[in-house]
Amino acid sequence: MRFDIITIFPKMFAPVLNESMVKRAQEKKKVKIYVHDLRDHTKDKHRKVDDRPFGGGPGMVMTVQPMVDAIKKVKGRRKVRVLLLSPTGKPLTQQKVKKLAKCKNLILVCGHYEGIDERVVSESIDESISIGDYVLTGGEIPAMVLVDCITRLVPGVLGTAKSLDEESFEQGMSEYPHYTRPADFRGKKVPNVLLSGNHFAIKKWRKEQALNRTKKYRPDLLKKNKE
Ligand code: 4FV
Repeated sequence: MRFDIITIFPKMFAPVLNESMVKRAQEKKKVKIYVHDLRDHTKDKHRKVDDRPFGGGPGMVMTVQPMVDAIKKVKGRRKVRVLLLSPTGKPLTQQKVKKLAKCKNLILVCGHYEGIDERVVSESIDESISIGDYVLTGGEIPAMVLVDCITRLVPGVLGTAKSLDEESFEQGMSEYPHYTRPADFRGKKVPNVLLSGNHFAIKKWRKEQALNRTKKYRPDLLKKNKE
């Protein structure tokens, strides 16, 4: 899997992408990540990448030329899926992450200011994705979210694929509660069934817990499963 990230804040990424799972995935050559500075692609002599919005209104809009040319240059002749991170995009779900993890090449475009000129979207963007119904300052953090949740599904990155089957959203439900030592923490005990060694009873308890939790905190997931 190869990621190319187009941003006006390239320095934001190294601290996050060179730690933990994503760092190991790069060391194991399971993923390659390249970060590109959008300003390197502007023809503006002052390296400008934004301008005032036509029709007036607050803030600035990212201009067409740097974005379209940057995407064209980074794409080269490769078969790449170009994603824009934007609050107007399709909500990111684990199902969507699993689909994206099957791609060989992804370009992640990070917006800023009020957004990007719509002609970039029609000209060069395959899909817009939102990480949630709230407004961030830029698409950089959403791009990091995508790199993390996709990289951990790349075969050979996480130790046991098994652990992926039981995690949240896999069965369209929240995950069951987890416990580890000590069995008694200042009088707060671990549920006995987990100490019983009876794997059938444990599996049954975990399913019940996952369902109760989903009913309580994410009833929307249960509705979605019925659809
Ligand atoms: C966002 C989101 C997001 C909006 C204006 C960048 C900012 C600025 N991206 N999911 N929520 N982006 O808030 O993906 O352009």
